[in-house]
Amino acid sequence: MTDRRLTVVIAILASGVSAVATSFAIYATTEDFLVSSFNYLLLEVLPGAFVSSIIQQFGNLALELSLIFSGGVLSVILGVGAFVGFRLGVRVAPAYDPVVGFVLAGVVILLPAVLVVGSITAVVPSALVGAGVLTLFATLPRSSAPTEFDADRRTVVTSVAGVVAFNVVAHALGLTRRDQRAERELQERATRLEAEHLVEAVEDHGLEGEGVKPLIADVGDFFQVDINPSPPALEADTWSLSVTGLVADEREFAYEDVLEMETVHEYKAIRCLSDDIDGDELDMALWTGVRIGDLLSEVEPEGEYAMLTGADDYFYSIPLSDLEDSLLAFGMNGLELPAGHGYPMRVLVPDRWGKLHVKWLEEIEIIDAEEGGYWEERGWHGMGPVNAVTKIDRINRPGDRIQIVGHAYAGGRGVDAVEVSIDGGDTWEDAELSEPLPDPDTIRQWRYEIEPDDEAEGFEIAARTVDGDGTVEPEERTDPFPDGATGWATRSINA
Ligand SMILES: Nc1nc2c(c(=O)[nH]1)N[C@H]1C(S)=C(S)[C@@H](COP(=O)(O)O)O[C@H]1N2
Ligand SMILES: [Mo]
Repeated sequence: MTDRRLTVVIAILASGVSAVATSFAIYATTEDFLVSSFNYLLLEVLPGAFVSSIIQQFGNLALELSLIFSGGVLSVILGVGAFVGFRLGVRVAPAYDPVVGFVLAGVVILLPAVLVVGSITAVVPSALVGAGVLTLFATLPRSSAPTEFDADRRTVVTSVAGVVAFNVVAHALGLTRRDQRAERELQERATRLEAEHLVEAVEDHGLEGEGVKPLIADVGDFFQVDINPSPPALEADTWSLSVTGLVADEREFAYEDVLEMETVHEYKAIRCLSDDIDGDELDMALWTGVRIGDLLSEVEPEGEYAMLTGADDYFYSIPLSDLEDSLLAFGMNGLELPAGHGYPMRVLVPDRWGKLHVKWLEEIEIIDAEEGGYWEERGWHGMGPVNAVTKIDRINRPGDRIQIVGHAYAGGRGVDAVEVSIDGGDTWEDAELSEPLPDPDTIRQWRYEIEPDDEAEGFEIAARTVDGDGTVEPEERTDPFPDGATGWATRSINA
């Protein structure tokens, strides 16, 4: 590489890095900061699976790493832009160089920067500094032609030292002006994006089949069961969660306190105890929240059970060990938890019926004995694991074939197989299943095709689930009341 080429590369980097540093000095971590905005765009266009795996591997560090990466990429883009703009300017108006070069360099920096940040005024200082630094390197005291990046080595080194000094000062300024809130907003954004990506990722796990239930229900389609006609109207600002009773230290957690804890995402289905075999009270979502065990470790509980109470006075007691594994969720499918599903926060207990997932949670009282819950006082049972269930969603007839699609759920045991019989239960074959998700407490789609048979006049279809423990769903039909419905899904169809 000749010295001139090296000077060009140095000029490009110095220009881009200084433009970014200027933005950092002025906007610290706010939305007008070039790198934050660029990072946000980048997170959105990168493949979801890639982003998720990075965030899972590196945790909070991933955000810092992605900011550094974004800053680097952006510096190169802006620096190259400035160089191209400058050369163009010098070429079209040689008489006015380097002034026109400087102006065009600035314009070419502005274009991508405005696209990233969405505001011209926020990026003008960066464009000025970036174009200025590039022009400086182009016109350093020279021996031959002007504006040719052709200074002697010592001058270049001195200029680089100046640029480095500027960058150090700019970063120091940015760091002192950086405010914690903006950083948390960025963190929350990353969390939300990660959730969105995890939701999208599930689409790749789904089975093709007309009318099959989507693995993740849209928030608006997710079934809802409430003891009141309208949900309690709560505000995150004034909401708090008290942990009381048998604890070393009673504590009250504000919404922000919970957000500061380690965030987890979890795919989980909810099934209501009143869901019949052919009912519609089973849906799955991606939930975002914190592990309740993390929260409890701050209060040192001294009892065996916990009484959970919602703002609507709905209540359930559950064993402390179950509560520790539960999620305190504030996000659903990458969105803020909707009012109808428990805003601002709700509980999700692994492998338990929907009724235990107390919404609008306001109090956890640590107690020493089981005290039942709202529906127990009304004759219902079912404090244990969710019954397995197999649902037939649709019977399709593409061409002369018969295709049956459905979904299955077996609580925390997971669905190992769905078996289908077309002769009323005498013989069984495995249906095809959607890929398992990382969390077992989820639904799986299934699909089964009946081979055309000229003899048959009709089929007695039955479908049953084998759970992760190898237990086959029993044939016997029972009503949802009081222990939850059981029995195979069945249909009679003509050939
Ligand atoms: N506070 C409160 N939590 C509640 C309920 C309720 O009425 N109030 N209903 C429960 C029942 S019976 C079920 S099945 C689930 C349903 O959750 P979803 O409405 O988000 O689907 O919430 C449970 N949590
Ligand atoms: Mo329920």
